[in-house]
Amino acid sequence: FTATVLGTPRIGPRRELKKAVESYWAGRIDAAALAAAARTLREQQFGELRDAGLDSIPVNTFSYYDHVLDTAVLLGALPARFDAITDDLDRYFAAARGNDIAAPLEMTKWFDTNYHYLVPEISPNTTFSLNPAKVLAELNEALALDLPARPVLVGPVTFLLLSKPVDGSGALLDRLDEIVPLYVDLLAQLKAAGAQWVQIDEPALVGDLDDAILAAVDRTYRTLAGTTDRPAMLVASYFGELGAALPVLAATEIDAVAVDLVAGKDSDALASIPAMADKLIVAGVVDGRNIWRTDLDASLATLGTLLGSAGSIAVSTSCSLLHVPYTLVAETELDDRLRSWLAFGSEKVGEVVTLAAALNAGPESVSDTLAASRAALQTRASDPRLHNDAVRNRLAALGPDAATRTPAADRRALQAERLGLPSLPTTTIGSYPQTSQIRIARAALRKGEIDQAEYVRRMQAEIADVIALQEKLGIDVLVHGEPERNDMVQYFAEQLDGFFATANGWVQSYGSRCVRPPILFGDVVRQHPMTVEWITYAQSLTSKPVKGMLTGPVTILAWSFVRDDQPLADSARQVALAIRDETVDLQAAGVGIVQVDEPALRELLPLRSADKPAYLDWAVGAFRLSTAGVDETTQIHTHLCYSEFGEVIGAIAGLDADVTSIEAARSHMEVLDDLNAVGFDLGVGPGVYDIHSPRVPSVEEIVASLRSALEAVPVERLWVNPDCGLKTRGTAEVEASLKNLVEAAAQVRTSL
Ligand code: THG
Ligand code: ZN
Repeated sequence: FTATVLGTPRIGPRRELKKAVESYWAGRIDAAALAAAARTLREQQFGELRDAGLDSIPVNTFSYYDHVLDTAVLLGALPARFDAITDDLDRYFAAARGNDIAAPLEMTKWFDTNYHYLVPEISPNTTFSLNPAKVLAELNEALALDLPARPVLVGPVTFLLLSKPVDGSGALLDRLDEIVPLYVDLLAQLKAAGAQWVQIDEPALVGDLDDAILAAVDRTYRTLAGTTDRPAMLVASYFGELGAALPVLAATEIDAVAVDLVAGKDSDALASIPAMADKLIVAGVVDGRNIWRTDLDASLATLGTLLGSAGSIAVSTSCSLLHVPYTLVAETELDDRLRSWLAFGSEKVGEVVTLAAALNAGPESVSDTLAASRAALQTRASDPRLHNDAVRNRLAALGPDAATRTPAADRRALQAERLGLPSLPTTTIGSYPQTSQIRIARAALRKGEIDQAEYVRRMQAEIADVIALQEKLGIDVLVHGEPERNDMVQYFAEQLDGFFATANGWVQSYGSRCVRPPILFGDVVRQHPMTVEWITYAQSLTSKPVKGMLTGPVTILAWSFVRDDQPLADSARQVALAIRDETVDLQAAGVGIVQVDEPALRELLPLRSADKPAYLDWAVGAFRLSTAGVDETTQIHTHLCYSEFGEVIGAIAGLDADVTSIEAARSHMEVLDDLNAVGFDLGVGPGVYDIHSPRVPSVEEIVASLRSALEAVPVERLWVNPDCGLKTRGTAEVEASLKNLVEAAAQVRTSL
């Protein structure tokens, strides 16, 4: 084949799958209706991909919830706690979401993207068995439509590397011998069903490779490719380069390898591997993760350098299109110029087809398309909105002390004097439950049913409720609850020059949940304060301190589509400056505590170790730049979620925030020892209960957590808070939980 994509979005162009799945969960539709909705979406998409001109079409990239969970089901590897559920679909959703008796699989980030997958659990008792029904059904569905269908599977090495050993399991790669035979069996079944090609995804190979992994790759693909009863085999990598895994794969009898030529540099190595001479290179030159129009001339040049390196070349996206919205056609509010710079999913498919045509029939055959693309890119390069000299000059003029505050110990005394807080101060992370009144008001404003003034009145009423609740509960440091924010990144992006928001650019984040990442296209300028009025309103209602709440520069970038015409570090400094200005304005308005959240600090961590220090350096620098503009008496807080801090623990100390609240409830406070190990000596609020569950923690439980925290942290540094924001919880459980939290803090305080 000559033109393909590695995968597709699946939530539906209008989030139809989200709606169908959530309706099924709510009991509003039955399994047959859900299956019909899913089938309609797949058939629509298949047709579009074929009509666009792809000559190989991925199937089995659809999923009701997550493709790693699908793989666990394929291999018969769901944990035994779900065995009692006899219905296949209900068992599947129970593994994803939990039920009354069984906790769900853990969720974690899919490499360095904003997609989250479910982590399969492999125990010594796991007995793998093949359940090919889903992939065979989707293959048959596509073949019935006469499509050049290519089933896509998560590969055995990646599956095991992403899984979690439980119940004393040893190194999971040792289990390859149990699952590779199932893949052999599956390959034969796919061939028998009529598949010409199969795609086996091994993105884990772009991470750190050791001898054990390379040996596993060698063993696995000698076996899989060595079988004759199989379709032609494409092994796909993405999000980086294969590096040392490339020659190992090339030495096997696989038929094709997909390389990410946007994120990785495998193109050079390909030329020096003779074994590639009879293989197909699937060249990922169209960025599957960002939304910029491809520089087709540059891509053609890259493709040209590959021509001598392989038997043949096909054009593809760098990774699955899961990570970009469906189509620009749904963006009705973009100005024409911005639109011309962009390519969402369907436009990227068009670019792949154009490049394949240029490669096969010569650039003349698509000269009009190439010219149009060139012209659009030129308007982007010369657009005045991309460059703001004031911001650039300000950044250039900043010395190193712009990111340095007075030593923490000196700040601590001054802040203690200013704030007058009790020991073990209680607080919350920032958001309170998003009530139905909030959602109604937001929708009414969008539809023009209420005006801005009425919207503000309604949000102020929400803030007043949240302040009154915290006063009643006796919390020490209050928050305004963030009713006015749709999303902690979108809210800021909508107010900053340099970003624009999409109307319908939904991307799956996990399961049925989606985000609409803003697009950072130009230099970032804050035209006006973004949060000051809300916070000062909240502060006017209470004599207790109210925290200002901001999102940090790294998280704003991590959850946006970012510009590709300058280093991310430079974009980070521009965003940092905007946040810094906001902190200074909050301080000027009398706010004594400002929290700058960085839940995504770990998310952008590069996949290969060699690249990590440079990232942590600019990420920490951007945070410090955003928080070092205030006086020493202003207390800076930050919040980090999603535990697994391991590799970023040193960076957390480097942030130099006066107080860090951190997810710890599920890891039994172990994170505190890790922080001690890197010399962290600032304020810390290890979450004393897990907000990801509706369960109300008892006073005794929270007291126990606090006592265990006090073994690692002196009382002067310890704060008391839940482990994350409360926006996904119900009001009643929040009130009950916080009541117990305040009571627990009081008990521990008096016992000191
Ligand atoms: N904001 C953004 N990205 C994120 C998170 C976030 N990425 C990581 C993490 N948090 C992902 N978690 C969620 C949690 C909830 C939802 C999405 C991602 C969610 N979305 C709504 C939905 O799908 O119904 C839509 C929200 C909206 O209307 O804007 O609930 O917090 N940017
Ligand atoms: Zn959190």
